[in-house]
Amino acid sequence: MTFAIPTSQALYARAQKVIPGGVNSPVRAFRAVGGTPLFIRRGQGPYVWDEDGHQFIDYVLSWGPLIAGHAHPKVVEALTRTAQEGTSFGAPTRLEIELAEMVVDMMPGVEMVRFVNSGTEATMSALRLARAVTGRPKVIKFVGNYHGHADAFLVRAGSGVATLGLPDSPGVTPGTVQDTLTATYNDLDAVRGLFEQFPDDIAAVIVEPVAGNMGLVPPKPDFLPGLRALTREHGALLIFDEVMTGFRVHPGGAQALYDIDPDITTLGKVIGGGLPVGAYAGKAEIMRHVAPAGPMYQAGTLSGNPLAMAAGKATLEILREPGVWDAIAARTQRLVQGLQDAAAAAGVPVQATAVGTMFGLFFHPGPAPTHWDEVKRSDTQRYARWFWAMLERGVYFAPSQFEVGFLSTEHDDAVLQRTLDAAYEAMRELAQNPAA
Ligand code: KE4
Repeated sequence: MTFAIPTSQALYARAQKVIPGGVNSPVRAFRAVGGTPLFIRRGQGPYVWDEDGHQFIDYVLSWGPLIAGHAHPKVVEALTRTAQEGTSFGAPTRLEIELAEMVVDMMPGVEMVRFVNSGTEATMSALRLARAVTGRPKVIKFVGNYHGHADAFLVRAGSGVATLGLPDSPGVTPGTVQDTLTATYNDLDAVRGLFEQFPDDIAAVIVEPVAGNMGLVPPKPDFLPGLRALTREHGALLIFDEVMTGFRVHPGGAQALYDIDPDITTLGKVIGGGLPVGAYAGKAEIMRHVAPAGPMYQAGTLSGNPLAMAAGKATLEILREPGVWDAIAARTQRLVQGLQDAAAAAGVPVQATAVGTMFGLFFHPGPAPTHWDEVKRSDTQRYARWFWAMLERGVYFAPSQFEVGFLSTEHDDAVLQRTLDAAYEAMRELAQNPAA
């Protein structure tokens, strides 16, 4: 490592005394890439600075939320103005209606929205809702998909679970996962088989419509339409977990991009603009089962709080300006093409893929993986060396092969050029030291 991070090292040692693993979310600990995690001091636009003063172009963007970049003036202004009038009331406010109306307007499959405080809370509640509506116990999820850390979903999950190699987490009892069925992503026959095996027991299929927690794995053309048809045929609900893909793969999410009409949609990340927000949403007739309109209970002290609503609104307002989202998507495509070219020039086999404003980079011989068993043939050690080679050149990618990258409105042409210049050097370094 050519740059020293003594302050991050000291903070990491101090953090580990009072916070498990020194972090408040496992992927931040850099276990998959080794070394000391960076402690970030501040962010501005496409950049973050660590506690040792190094500047990085940030492609993590808080794992997706910051599609307008760090500390966007309009977001900061909305937060400041809102905070001056109080931060939380535990009572309904105008802001919640306004953000819900924006989500309904932008997401074609959504008629009503319930705000919660994280993606985990959103998917956990969506599953309870599906079970309440259908009266059925089981749920199908896909190997390598991550839907947050609720017990029912910590079964062959992606993201941190895949990164840490935790096949299933301790503390998750057999009872809580007996109703969780898993299938291979992009494999409709596997789903069909589960419906035939449990014909009247399956409440829902939950899917990442573009998988972003095992690296980036897009759906095969027949996969999502097939899931829609199978769930309809068997009286189950289709839950699109768009916590990551919402507003990222298309301004209207994957449901707009692929023209699929899910029964329930879960959201997070972008709709909070960097503040803690999740949401579950969907058809009015389904959402009216949620208390107090209906009997399905779910609640939250800070759900829909004014600060999070204000940041989410400001972020979506920026995204809805004409041409803004398209410009980010165009640059994401150019970045991926550039990364693929840099790897080819160095003779390093990679599969770089973009969907909208998010992208993946597998150190993998190809063809591009379509499910977890193919993904796990990626060279995670080489990914770790790539991560540090780019970090030393001022570019901060996700600290795990099983994550994806994100762009913002602030990642302009100059930022892209700096990234690609570093990528050409880093790929050459990898090629020259294959096993270093
Ligand atoms: P949160 O509870 O972390 O807000 O959301 C859980 C979640 C649900 N569904 C999808 C599709 C998700 O991607 C996530 C969270 N994504 C990870 C990144 N791979 C969050 C990062 C982390 O765990 O620190």
